[in-house]
Amino acid sequence: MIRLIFLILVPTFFFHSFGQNINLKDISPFPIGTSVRIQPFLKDKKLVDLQKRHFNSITSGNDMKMYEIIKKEGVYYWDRIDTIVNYAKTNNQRMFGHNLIWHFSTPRWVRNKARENPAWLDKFLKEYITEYVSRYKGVIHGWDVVNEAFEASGGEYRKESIWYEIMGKEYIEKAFRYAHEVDPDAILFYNDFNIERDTSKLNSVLEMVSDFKKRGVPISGIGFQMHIRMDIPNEVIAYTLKKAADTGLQIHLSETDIIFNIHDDNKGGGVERYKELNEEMKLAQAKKYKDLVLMYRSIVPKEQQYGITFWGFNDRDTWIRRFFNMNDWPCLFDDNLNPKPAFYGFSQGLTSEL
Ligand code: 9MR
Repeated sequence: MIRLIFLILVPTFFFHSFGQNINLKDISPFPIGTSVRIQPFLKDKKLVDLQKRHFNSITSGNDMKMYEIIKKEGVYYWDRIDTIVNYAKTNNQRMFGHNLIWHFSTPRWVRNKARENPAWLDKFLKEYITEYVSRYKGVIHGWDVVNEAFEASGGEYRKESIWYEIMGKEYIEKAFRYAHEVDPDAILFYNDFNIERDTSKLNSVLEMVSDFKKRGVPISGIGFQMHIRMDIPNEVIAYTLKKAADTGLQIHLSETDIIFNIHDDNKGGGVERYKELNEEMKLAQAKKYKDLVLMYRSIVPKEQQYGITFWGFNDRDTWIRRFFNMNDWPCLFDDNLNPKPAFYGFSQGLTSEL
C-alpha cells in the first residue's frame, strides 16, 4: 500500500511542479496543433484561451469536409472555413486543411450523380479541388489531400468508396496533381489510421508513396492519425515511424489521442474495459504520451517533423465518446479543462534530452 501511494504521489507531484507555467507551443521544437469544431469552440472562452496558449497549428475537425462545403451541386459553403481561417490568422497559427477527398465525407448527391454518369466524377474531382485549394492558396499551409484510401486493416485499397468504385486507385494521384497545380507551395499529405500498428497497411501506403515519388506525383507528407490505445507497443510505433521517415517525406501525427478502452474500426461501438480513470492509469497515460513524443523526436529527422496535432485536447469534448458511444479519457486536459498527467508527460517528452 505504502509503495503504491509512493508510486502515485511522487510522480504526480513531479508532473505538476514541472508544469505549472508551461505553454506547449513555446517549448516545442515543431508545431503543436489541435482540431476544433469552430462553432461550439468560439463560444467557450476557457477553451479558446487554452487553445491560444498551447497551440500554434489548427485543424478543423469537421467543417472542412466535402459534405459541409458542397451540400448541393454548384453551391459552396465557405463561411465556417473563413471563420476558422480568420481565427488562425489573428492568432498567428498554422492552418491545416482536413481534408479534400475522403470516402466518408463524400455527400450522397455526389455518389448518386457519379453512378449515373461515371465520367463526371473526375471532372468534379478537379473542379472541387481547384475551387477549394485556390480559394485558400497561401493560407492553408498543408492539406490532407486524400484520407483513408486503404481498408481499415490489411493493406488493400478501400473498395467501399465511390472514388475507387468509379475511378480506381487513380483518383488518389489525380487529387494530388490537381491540388499541386493550384498551390505548388502547399504541403500535400496522404493521411490514414492504424498505420502505426498495422505493418501490412503501412507497407501498402509506402508502396503507393514510392510509386508516386518515382512517377513525380506531388506528395509531400504522410499523416499518421495516431489514434492509439495504451496497449499499442512502442516498438511497433517506433518501427513504423522509422519506415515512413525513411521516405524523406514530412511526417505529421495528425489526429493524436490515446485511449484505454477498445473499439471496432470498421463500425461504431466500443468495448468499455475501464469505467473509471484512476491515478495509476493517468500516470501510465502520461508515460505513453511522453514515449510517443520522444519517439517522434528521435526517429523522425528534424526537417521532416511537420508537427503533432491532437484530435481535440480535452476529455469532455473528445470525439471518442460521441463516435463510439463509450467513456474514455484520451486527451491532455480533463473534463474540467485542467491539465492531466498526460499533459505533463507530453511536455516532458518535448523537452527532455534525447
Ligand atoms: O471527429 C470527427 C467527428 O466529429 C465527425 O463526425 C467524423 C465524421 O466526419 O469525423 C471525425 O474525424 C475523423 C477524421 O476526420 C478522420 N480520421 C478519423 C476521425 C475520427 O473519426
